Amino acid sequence: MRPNVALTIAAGFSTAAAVTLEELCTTSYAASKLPATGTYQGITIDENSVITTLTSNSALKDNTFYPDAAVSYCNITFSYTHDGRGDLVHVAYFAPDPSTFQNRFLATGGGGLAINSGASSVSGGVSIGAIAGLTDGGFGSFNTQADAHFLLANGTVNWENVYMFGYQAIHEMTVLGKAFTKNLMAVENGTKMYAYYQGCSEGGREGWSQVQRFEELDGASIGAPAFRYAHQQIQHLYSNVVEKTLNYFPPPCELQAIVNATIKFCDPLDGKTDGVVARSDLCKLKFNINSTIGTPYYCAASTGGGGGFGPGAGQPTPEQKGNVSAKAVAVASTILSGLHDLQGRQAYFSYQPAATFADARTKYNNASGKWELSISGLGGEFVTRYLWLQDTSTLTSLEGVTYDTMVDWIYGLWQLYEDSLQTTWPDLSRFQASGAKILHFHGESDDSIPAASSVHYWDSVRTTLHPTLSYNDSTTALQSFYRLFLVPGAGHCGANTGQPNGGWPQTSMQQLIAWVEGGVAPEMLNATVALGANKGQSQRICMWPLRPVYSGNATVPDCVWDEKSVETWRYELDAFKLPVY
Ligand SMILES: *[C@@H]1O[C@H](CO)[C@@H](O)[C@H](O)[C@H]1NC(C)=O
Ligand SMILES: *[C@@H]1O[C@H](CO)[C@@H](O)[C@H](O)[C@H]1NC(C)=O
Ligand SMILES: *[C@@H]1O[C@H](CO)[C@@H](O)[C@H](O)[C@H]1NC(C)=O
Ligand SMILES: *[C@@H]1O[C@H](CO)[C@@H](O)[C@H](O)[C@H]1NC(C)=O
Ligand SMILES: *[C@@H]1O[C@H](CO)[C@@H](O)[C@H](O)[C@H]1NC(C)=O
Ligand SMILES: *[C@@H]1O[C@H](CO)[C@@H](O)[C@H](O)[C@H]1NC(C)=O
Ligand SMILES: *[C@@H]1O[C@H](CO)[C@@H](O)[C@H](O)[C@H]1NC(C)=O
Ligand SMILES: *[C@@H]1O[C@H](CO)[C@@H](O)[C@H](O)[C@H]1NC(C)=O
Ligand SMILES: *[C@@H]1O[C@H](CO)[C@@H](O)[C@H](O)[C@H]1NC(C)=O
Ligand SMILES: *[C@@H]1O[C@H](CO)[C@@H](O)[C@H](O)[C@H]1NC(C)=O
Ligand SMILES: [Ca+2]
Repeated sequence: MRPNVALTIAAGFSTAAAVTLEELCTTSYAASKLPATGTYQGITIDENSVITTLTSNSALKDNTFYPDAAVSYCNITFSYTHDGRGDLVHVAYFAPDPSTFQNRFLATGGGGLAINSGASSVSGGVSIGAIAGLTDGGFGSFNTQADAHFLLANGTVNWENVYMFGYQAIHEMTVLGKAFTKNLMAVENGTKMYAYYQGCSEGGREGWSQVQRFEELDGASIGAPAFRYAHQQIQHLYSNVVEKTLNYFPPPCELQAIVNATIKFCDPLDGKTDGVVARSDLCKLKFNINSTIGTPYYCAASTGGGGGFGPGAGQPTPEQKGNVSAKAVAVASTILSGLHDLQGRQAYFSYQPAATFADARTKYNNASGKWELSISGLGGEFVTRYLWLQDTSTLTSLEGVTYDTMVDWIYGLWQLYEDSLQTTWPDLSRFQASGAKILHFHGESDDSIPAASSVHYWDSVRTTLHPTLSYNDSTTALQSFYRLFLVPGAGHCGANTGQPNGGWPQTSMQQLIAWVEGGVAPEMLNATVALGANKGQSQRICMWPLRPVYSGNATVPDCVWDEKSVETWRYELDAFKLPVY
């Protein structure tokens, strides 16, 4: 279903493109509409590389970022090279039926170490009347991850790939895509064509990389960005180093029992007992995690293979039972307090209480009958490949690793990738001056990228742009183009099986479009419950820094100012002498 806003504000439907989707979807037609030479200095498109593939009536169903729809599109790919470099970059643009085109281009990003999300985000783009683009970054194929050719040899970084992944490839895909869209859909000169970005996680970092550097976009919808790269990636190892330091490797079920007890206590603090912790800040202030010591836990044996981070995920696990130990609680609370150096200075922050302890996952040794350290693959690779420049993604040991070592690793990665992957440039004046808008959201129970990471950046932008204004005045000024929303109970870039009644902002793109094209700034973010008994229910989400309080079972919270709560989201990262934006 097309969003209402689109119907009311897309007065400028392109009528000039008097071709059908079938006519458009031929290599000769697409090749005749390629961006003109010189569209991007230093890029030469291979006119013979065009491939078109028509897809009719494909179902977009349970997509994280777009409502259900049936979409027809032409997947048009072509390749280009950077003059003087002899490389090969592939881009793909999904074009809608010209009769449904609404003068929009959408750039998309990836997740993890991927620079694109395949068909899911570009076909979603088609559902909002956009031509939607993705890139392979020049890594070899659309499915090749950025780490595959990150090193040319041990010790030799492939810097071209780093910068392509960092920001360059998506910028090129965006500039070429806008020109290609205008040609393909015969957008009349003088007709405003809107350019958007949508992405989450690594795709969120990629979105910020564009917002911080370029003025090609009219709007960006950015979820849970994996920015502040050095800190974020080493953070994935912090839980393991806590386990190692405290010499306790909790069975996953024991940590899950702590999470469950946290949810049970903190759920009602937001005024509504629905299994969703909408106020993890009040949870921080009021919940004593020591109260979970002694809580009995039980998890049946599992053959593994399940998704997610629960006690049955991945590997086969034995039956787990016992009472939550003081040691497990010490591990959990040290993880939640975030990385501090050995002098007690804060180096980074952690997940909010009620998020699962995904990074702390241990592995079962069937021979010894004990739970053992399992080094997070996400974090480990950033030490071995990105810092030590060794062609391996596996960090085999944490022997001798202290909290100071972790701070040192962060310093190392930060200096290496400050201008490519760190992605926390806080001065958005140029983007703001261009009139563009940013809608930024983050699951409050995200267990992969701390929700505080987004809050910290929002605050850095606020104080950088408005150093002399009061908190309230700078907030109001910032919200004229940049709005942040914390999604109650949500996990990493999606709904959370542990708190299924929390809504997810599946229509964030529509709200962004309403803001950019219709001038309707979102006071609250719309959300839809994606899981469980209430699937389909509509909810609304407060704009940061206001926090939700529910009366009874209302789906719309009161959004209140609560200084003590907001204070719990502020961190002085004094382990570093430089400001950490
Ligand atoms: C688009 O088409 C190209 C060329 O056939 C193909 O390699 C690619 O996987 C397609 N992209 C998607 C997202 O389906
Ligand atoms: C827009 O202007 C350019 C340059 O003047 C011209 O080549 C192109 O054909 C025009 N496009 C349309 C759709 O009128
Ligand atoms: C935690 O709660 C979930 C959802 O209610 C439940 O499936 C799981 O068994 C509980 N785990 C423990 C260890 O209590
Ligand atoms: C929890 O227990 C630990 C270890 O006994 C203690 O150091 C800590 O102060 C306790 N925390 C609270 C909030 O009571
Ligand atoms: C452990 O080993 C026993 C005997 O070899 C086997 O039956 C059991 O399934 C194994 N358990 C796990 C969790 O791998
Ligand atoms: C857990 O604690 C209860 C008392 O609360 C006790 O009866 C039980 O034996 C304990 N279970 C284990 C596995 O230690
Ligand atoms: C590169 O480093 C990896 C990981 O340390 C090692 O396994 C491999 O042998 C090294 N390759 C060469 C050519 O030295
Ligand atoms: C700031 O704004 C909030 C409401 O958003 C209000 O409750 C509070 O009193 C304001 N603070 C100051 C110092 O004006
Ligand atoms: C958001 O929800 C409100 C209230 O249900 C509704 O009026 C509005 O149309 C929605 N906005 C979008 C863009 O879906
Ligand atoms: C709120 O919802 C719960 C669960 O659906 C229900 O048990 C309860 O009666 C409702 N409370 C009110 C005040 O409607
Ligand atoms: Ca609740």
